[in-house]
Amino acid sequence: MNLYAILDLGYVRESEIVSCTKSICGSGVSMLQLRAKSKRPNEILKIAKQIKPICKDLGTPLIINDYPEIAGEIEADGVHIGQEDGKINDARKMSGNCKLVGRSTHSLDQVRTANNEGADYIGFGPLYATNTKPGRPAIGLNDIIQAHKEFNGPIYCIGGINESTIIEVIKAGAKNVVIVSDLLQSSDIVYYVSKIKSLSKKTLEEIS
Ligand code: TZP
Ligand code: MG
Repeated sequence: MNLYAILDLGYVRESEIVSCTKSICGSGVSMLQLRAKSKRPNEILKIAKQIKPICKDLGTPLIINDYPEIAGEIEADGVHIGQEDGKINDARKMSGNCKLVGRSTHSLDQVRTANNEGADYIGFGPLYATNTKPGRPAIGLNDIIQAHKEFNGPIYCIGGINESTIIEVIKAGAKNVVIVSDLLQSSDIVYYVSKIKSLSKKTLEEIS
C-alpha cells in the first residue's frame, strides 16, 4: 500500500511548513502534494521552492496541485489537476513535460476518461464526505474494485480516510490511499504513517 500525503495549507501554518515537510518526507510516504487553495500563485511558487530541496534530499516525489506552470518552474515530479482544470496533455505541456500528471476523479465515467486521456495516476473519491473538500458528495466504497479494472495505473483512494476507516477501505479493494487531515493533525506524523501502513498490511494479509 502506497500512502500519498498532501501538504494542505488549510491545515499547516506557514511557520510549520518546513518541519511538517521534513516529517512527511521522512515517514515513508510515496509522494507529497502541495495544495494551497487559498494562496495566490506567487505565494505557492515561493513555498514550492522552499519544500522542493527537502523532498529531493529525502527522495520524496513532489507534486504541485492546480498549477502546471509552477510544477514546471521548480522542476517538480508532477502536477495534479481536477475535473475542471483542462486536458491532461495540456497540463503536461504547460508543466514542461512533468513526469507525472494526476487527475481527481469522482465516478467510474471519469476514471475511464482519465485512462483514455493518459493520466499517470488518479485520485478516486471522496469515499466519505470530508471537510477538506467541502460540498463534494461521498461516492462510497462500492466502485473501488471496478475502478481498478478501468484504469491502467495507480489509483489513490481519497476522502475521509483515517485510522478507523482505512480497514474497510482496504477491504473494499483500495491499493493506495491519500490521507490529508488525519495525517496532518496527528501529533507524530512518522508514527502515524507507520501505524496506517501496518494496519493496511495486516488487513491485506487477512483478506488474501
Ligand atoms: N479530493 C477528494 S477528497 C479530498 C480531495 C483533495 C480531500 C481529502 O482529505 P481528507 O482530509 O483526507 O478527507
Ligand atoms: Mg484543481
